[in-house]
Amino acid sequence: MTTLYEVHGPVALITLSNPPVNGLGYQTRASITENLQKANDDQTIKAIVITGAGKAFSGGADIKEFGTPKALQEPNLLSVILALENSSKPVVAAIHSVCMGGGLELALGCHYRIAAPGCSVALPEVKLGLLPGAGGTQRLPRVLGVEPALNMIVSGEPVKSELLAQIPGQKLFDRMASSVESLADEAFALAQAISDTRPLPLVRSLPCKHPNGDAYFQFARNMVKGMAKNFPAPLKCVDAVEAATKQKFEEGMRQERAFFVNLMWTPESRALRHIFQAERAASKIPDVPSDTPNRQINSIAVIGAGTMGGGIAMNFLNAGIPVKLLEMKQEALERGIATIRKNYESQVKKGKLKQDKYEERMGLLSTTLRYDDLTDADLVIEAVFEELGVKEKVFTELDRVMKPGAILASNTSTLDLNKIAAFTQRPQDVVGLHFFSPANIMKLLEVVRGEKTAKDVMATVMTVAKKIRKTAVVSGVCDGFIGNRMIEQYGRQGGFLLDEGCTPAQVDKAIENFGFAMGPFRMGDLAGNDIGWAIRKRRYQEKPDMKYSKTADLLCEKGRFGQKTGAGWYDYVQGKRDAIPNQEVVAMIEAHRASLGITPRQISDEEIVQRLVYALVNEAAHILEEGIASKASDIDVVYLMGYGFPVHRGGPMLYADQVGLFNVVQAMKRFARNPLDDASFWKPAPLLARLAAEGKTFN
Ligand code: T1G
Repeated sequence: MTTLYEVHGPVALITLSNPPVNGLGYQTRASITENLQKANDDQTIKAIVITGAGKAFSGGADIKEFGTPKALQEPNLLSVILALENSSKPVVAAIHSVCMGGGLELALGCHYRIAAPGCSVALPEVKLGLLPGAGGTQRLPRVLGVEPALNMIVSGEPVKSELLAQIPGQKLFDRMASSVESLADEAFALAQAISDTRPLPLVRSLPCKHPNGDAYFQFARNMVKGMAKNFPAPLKCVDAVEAATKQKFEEGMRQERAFFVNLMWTPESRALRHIFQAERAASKIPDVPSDTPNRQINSIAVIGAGTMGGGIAMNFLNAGIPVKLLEMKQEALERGIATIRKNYESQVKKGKLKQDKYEERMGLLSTTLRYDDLTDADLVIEAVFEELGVKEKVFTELDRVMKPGAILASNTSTLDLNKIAAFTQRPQDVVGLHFFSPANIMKLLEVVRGEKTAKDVMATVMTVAKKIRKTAVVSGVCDGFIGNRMIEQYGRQGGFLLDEGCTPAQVDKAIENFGFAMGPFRMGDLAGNDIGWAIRKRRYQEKPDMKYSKTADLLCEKGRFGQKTGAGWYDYVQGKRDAIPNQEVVAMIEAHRASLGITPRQISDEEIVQRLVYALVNEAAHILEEGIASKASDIDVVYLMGYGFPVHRGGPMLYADQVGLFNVVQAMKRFARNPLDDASFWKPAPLLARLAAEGKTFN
């Protein structure tokens, strides 16, 4: 049973009870119709109230059911809503906390609606590449007015119930309860007050017009086109709402249904639904039970007040958690504080942060030059120079001063976390927290699990990540963890493509047309080509047989590090970010190619995209089979949130699944035959080869 049935005098109460958010899965839908029938059959019942248990009225259709036969199994959501509308006794929806998607559509099928203040009301289907598919595009405009309804449907953003109740002429809420606590009683009172009122009001019977329909919808389409770039759903939302103003209700419903079913099968919707699940699945660690007790984290210490240390500190200040910032010298501390202030002040200037909030956050920040001041911190995060000797000094000190049970984290992005843990007597308390720059903006956090990291430390840092609004992905210990290890292969392919005949602009344009915000060369100029240069120098020592194009080194030897030097692969005008192709660089590439005796060839955009993306996929397959990542969707989350993989393609692993792993392997075999490429790299990872041979997918 996933709804509860109670009788309160002449009122029947149906309570959705399908934790965590009363998703309208098959069991719940069937249970609603059963109890609705029961109430209609009971002569003593004069009215019905429907509400949700726990932290939501309803979060909508059960996303976990999508793509399974259950999602369409009768009674589907449309049938449930029809049953509510056709109930011979009035149905009152008592709405609180979260009322979204199908949950709002269900409420719109009721005869009356009463809402508690503070409830998040939304039709977020567009964020899943869909549109409301159970009457939302036809009913919401009828109770809110066309424009507010279309705004909600196209944005998918929640609006607080009390704000919606203030819209002149709105018929979404017949009443506002004074609080969540009094909602039930006030809903019963409303139910009794209207129990004899006939005819029962139906939202479908309300008029739906817009005084300047053609002009307004043309305007709406123009506005939506910008955001809709790679997504078909937003424009379909406009079409569906326009149908509500021009067609009879049933015809409008037919059009909505057709749009919904069509969108459900688009790759874009598949990608967005995958990302929704993947982001939430990432916080689940297979061998760490979800009820593992967390350590108390009430205060943080950050070692290093540089760019990363300052950004890391801001995450915790923003979450209201006190931070003690340690540096070796006073002027370094002052520089760090000044940077934090500058960041906050620019947010205040843009109206993104209130002055009092800014001051409150700065009030949580303290500084010190002494390790002995850190003893009461529950979690310390080191963000010092990326050199093992420096880390050793820091962790030896931390081991000396930190209280037992404190968590010692390193923000290292390239060093071996197990070696860092071994600098302490408590490797079980050591973990990697790899933030991405700018640390206070980027949502991705790679949580690096050492061989000895305790399970409760893992559970605790995953909770902390959610508290500071980061999407955490667990990585094992390897060079580059997940993201940087993959991008190294992506970058290598970029170099080979130059040697074989491409210009930087051609490679960037090809992959940017695929959907990346920036190609590898524009990105190198942004991040600084000297970073990759340092890594390659290390690589030449560690892995002398690893093949690299030398072009990037030649560029760096000219001091062309990118935007920070005003010139890199491209030229830049002071204060602007436009990448201007530079003929000298192209000539340098051509001369280098000639020196290798390479005759340049025309390389198609398709080959460019495949070599860059499949390089990610093959390296990711190795990462999966080595257990560095526990699931393919984690790798998608890393690459979507940290490296700009196009959202509408769902991540490198989902994209490979949609291309078909057999086709990916076939392409890799072609690349392996190219003498100028690295044939050994293109040997499919065993996992990839097996899945392709078995016709299976990563996800
Ligand atoms: N179905 C199933 N599970 C859901 C769910 C849903 N709609 N929404 C959330 N969950 C799970 C989520 O996977 C996680 O599970 C847990 O709830 C907590 O989620 C016909 C077809 C409701 C605002 O798009 O926006 O209706 O990982 O971490 O931060 O027109 O979840 O713990 O196992 O996000 O408190 C439309 C999506 C569906 C709402 C709560 N509805 N959900 O946020 O918790 S399509 C949505 C949210 C539809 C109809 C169409 C948020 C939330 P687990 P959480 P939260």
